[in-house]
Amino acid sequence: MRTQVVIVGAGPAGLLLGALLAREGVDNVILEQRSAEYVLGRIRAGVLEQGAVAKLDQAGVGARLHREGLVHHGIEISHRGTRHRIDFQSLVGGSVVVYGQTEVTRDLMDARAKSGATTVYEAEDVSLHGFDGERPAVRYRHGGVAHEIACDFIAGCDGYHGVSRQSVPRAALTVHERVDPFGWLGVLVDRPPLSPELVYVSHERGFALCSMRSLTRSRYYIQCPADERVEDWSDERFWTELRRRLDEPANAALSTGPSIEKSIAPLRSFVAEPLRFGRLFLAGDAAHIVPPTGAKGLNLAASDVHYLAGALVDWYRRRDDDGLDDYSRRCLRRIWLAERFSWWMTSLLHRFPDTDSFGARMQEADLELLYSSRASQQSLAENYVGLPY
Ligand code: RFL
Ligand code: PHB
Repeated sequence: MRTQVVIVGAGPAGLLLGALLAREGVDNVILEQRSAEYVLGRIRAGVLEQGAVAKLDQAGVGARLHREGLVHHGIEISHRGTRHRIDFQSLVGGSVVVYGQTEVTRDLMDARAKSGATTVYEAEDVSLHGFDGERPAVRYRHGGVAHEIACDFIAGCDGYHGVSRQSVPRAALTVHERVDPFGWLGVLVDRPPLSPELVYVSHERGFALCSMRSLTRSRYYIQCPADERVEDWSDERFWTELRRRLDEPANAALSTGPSIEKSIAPLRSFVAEPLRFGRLFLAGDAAHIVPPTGAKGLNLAASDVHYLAGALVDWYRRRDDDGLDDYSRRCLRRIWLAERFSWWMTSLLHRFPDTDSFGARMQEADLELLYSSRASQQSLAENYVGLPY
């Protein structure tokens, strides 16, 4: 079998890249190790920057997002029992759209199935070959049968644990990593959100976040120790701990119920440089991870894919290499800005087990600056709604 681009991974990065390439007439095959149901069962991101929305529109999958997504013009920060609003509209004239990653993935999967493009789910033992030359190939097994696809390019969109980054010789890769000493315990519940906008909570017991998926479905997170086990958290224990961290009006408005999903996510900052190795290109979580506090992971996947799709289309149209040669540099510029913002939001709002009194005072001062300085608010707003591509 032969195609132009093999995409490894059917997460949002792989599916969006596949859609953007197909619209420009570039043939591609997606290989995904899990089943479609498994991919759709992962509850992850919830906030889309305008740039990501524009890419989904360009891919032709924006209709439901515009119908059902919730446009948010600000967020709230709760600290010492008081809520402070960061008004994106008046500060930077922007907004974000609250629309779950599950729905983005479903829209992309449905469109791909309709287009007839090939996606192989439950592809086992995917391996990458010859990307340092002109004739790369990808091998895999499906239903016990071995397959090989010859291609021009391979896009590694297979997330943090994927095979693509691991296929690159160690010496060719520089890795930067920080693992935070805590995680987020998240609960999904079919109850209306407690506030029309997201509430980020800084509390002495730890960070909390009140988010949502729709007007009837809420997503809550609490900071927990990194080695916590989800089995040890009954719904009751979760709601009790969340209530302790919320301000009074939030507590009064909180509507609890049986969780429909509960999981713990570690917090990690990670960047692998560069993103190109011959004819292999990394995109999304395969190349970088941000802690979720800034809501940037899915959005960075969309901007990587924007650069990669553009570069590949230029190559197929005019054999123009410039976009491919510049791919790493353009992505990394935006990646490091998002890493900085996510690291700053995480440092601002979480409790760090090993902080001394000076560190604690720095955090207080940073929050005080945010409440009192329009410039500080503007900086948060500018980054949250998304820096330009
Ligand atoms: P994904 O989504 O991990 O998809 C990679 C796909 O590759 C497959 N795969 C393989 N396929 C074939 N062969 C192999 N050897 C393979 N190995 C892996 C996997 O099965 C999978 O289907 O990466 P992608 O596409 O780069 O997308 C990245 C986003 O998923 C991620 O950045 C976000 O979810 C991060 N994130 C958030 N991002 C935001 O922009 N806004 C948010 O509000 C936000 N909240 C979050 C988040 C991530 C979270 N968790 C669980 C880490 C909240 C949480 C709790
Ligand atoms: C979410 O709704 O899952 C979510 C929202 C904002 C974040 C992180 C996660 O910063």
